[in-house]
Amino acid sequence: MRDLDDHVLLDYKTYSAEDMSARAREFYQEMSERRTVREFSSKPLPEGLLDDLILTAGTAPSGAHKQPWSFCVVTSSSLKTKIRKAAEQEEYENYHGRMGDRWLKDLKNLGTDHVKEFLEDAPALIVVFKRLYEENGSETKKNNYYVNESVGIAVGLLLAAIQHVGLMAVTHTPSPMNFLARVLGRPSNERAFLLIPVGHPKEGVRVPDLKRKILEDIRDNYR
Ligand code: IYR
Repeated sequence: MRDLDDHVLLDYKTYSAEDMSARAREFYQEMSERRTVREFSSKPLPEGLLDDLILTAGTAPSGAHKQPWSFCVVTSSSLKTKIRKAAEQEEYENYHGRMGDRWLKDLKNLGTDHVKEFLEDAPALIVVFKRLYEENGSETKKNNYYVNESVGIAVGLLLAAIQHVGLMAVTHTPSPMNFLARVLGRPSNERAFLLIPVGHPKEGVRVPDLKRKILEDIRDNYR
């Protein structure tokens, strides 16, 4: 690899093997408690909290470091209502024909339907947009690289950060999602990627009894 003059010396931490194992286990334990929640209390979030969670999302690697993401934080109740109405219209069509029988059967144990109270109940909606290209003055538009991979990784980090502060979220995809760019007046280089309500769970919330795959089912060793 070429060592460029303008590169800077990496500042980093190392841990003993023991500490690494302990930290890996602890982090896994914490993340294994993450559950998607679809019922939220209206309890407000601490001021500025989402900013730090979004900064964490923004630490994701991205194609050519283009950071092709925008995170819109919606707390306005009138905008939440607009988003709920538009999302429910799309979801009504999804649940009444667009998804098909096999898909509906696969969703059955989640208990979801087209009614999306969480879009108004959650104190904040984070609407994630991917940026297909950057405006470059009069020059022809240049597409960003690996946009879905980059934004997907950023959302993964966002969900980990949400878990780390004891909040809950649902990764919602009221497809087609073009209404989100319209409602939020986003620029033409952006496409909605995910809609993530964030907040405290409604008291006594129940979730499906899902099990995760065991290690042997997700990891193959090649020695
Ligand atoms: N977008 C719909 C349907 C839905 C689809 C999948 I795949 C899920 O894992 C869950 C729901 C909804 O949000 O209800």
